[in-house]
Amino acid sequence: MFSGAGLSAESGIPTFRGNEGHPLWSQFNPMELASAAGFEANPKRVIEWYNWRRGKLAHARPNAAHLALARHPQLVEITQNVDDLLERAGVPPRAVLHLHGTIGKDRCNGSCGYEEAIDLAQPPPLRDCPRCGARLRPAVVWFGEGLPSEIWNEAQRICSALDCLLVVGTSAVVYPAASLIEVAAAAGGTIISINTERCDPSGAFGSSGAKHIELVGPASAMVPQLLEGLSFDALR
Ligand code: BJW
Repeated sequence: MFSGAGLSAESGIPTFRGNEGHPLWSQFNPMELASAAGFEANPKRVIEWYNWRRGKLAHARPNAAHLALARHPQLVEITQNVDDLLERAGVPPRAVLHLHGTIGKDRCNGSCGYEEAIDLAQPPPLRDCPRCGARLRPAVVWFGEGLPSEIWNEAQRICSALDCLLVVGTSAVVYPAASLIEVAAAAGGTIISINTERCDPSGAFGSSGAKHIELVGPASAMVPQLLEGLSFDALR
């Protein structure tokens, strides 16, 4: 399974794009809030924005789609989401590949490697790394930054070897993550997408020769319906 923000939308976590609710990038400039340059220019604003989102996540609960996925422990959950709702639904942490990091941790913005879990309900304000004195920042992947290499390599390996990739709630416009759909299609896998909007055929879903089954509807209804009664072979 490969997911994006739409998987968590019905848990009250805002999406970035799309036509429903108030997507984040319709209200905020992504380069000011989700890039190293934006953090450099105004670190306090960036931390306050992430802490606002952390507060929402602290009070969110997994929805029926997260819970349905958790009932299939053989599935690997490759997600762009920085929330921990799959884990809270019962998916073992080792079965979740977070391509864009996690909002539940801070890490050093320098190079000392310091990381710290934070309390989502009471996230700390902008502060310095206790090890090296650089700023601490959310342990997420911003625009222009590379994805964590081990996780990225594992995700590519899995997508190149599967029969079917279930794609839930992503606009599939952010690369390299969206290229996983192309990797799976190129390897002959069937793509089943679940989204409240039709997929853009000019993007990752339009890979030539792809077998694509498009299901239009909310994840919390469609994922449980699709997975009910199915069993899967382990992928890892
Ligand atoms: C539902 C639903 C329901 C709603 N049920 N469905 C120019 C400059 C710099 C970089 C680039 C550039 N041009 C291209 C790039 C590369 C860039 C990129 O792809 N940009 C494009 C946007 C153009 N990528 C990167 O920079 C990546 N790194 C990289 O490429 O490194 C190499 C490099 C090095 C140096 C220079 C350039 C490149 C890193 C990308 C990191 C993305 N980070 C974010 C923020 C993470 C932290 C945080 O959360 O704050 O990741 S951005 C945001 O988008 C977030 C998401 O993970 C990601 C994907 O979004 P997602 O999940 O698809 O959500 P939405 O909102 O887009 O879609 C939701 C969907 O759900 C919609 O379709 C709805 O219809 C649907 N939906 N309700 C079902 N109930």
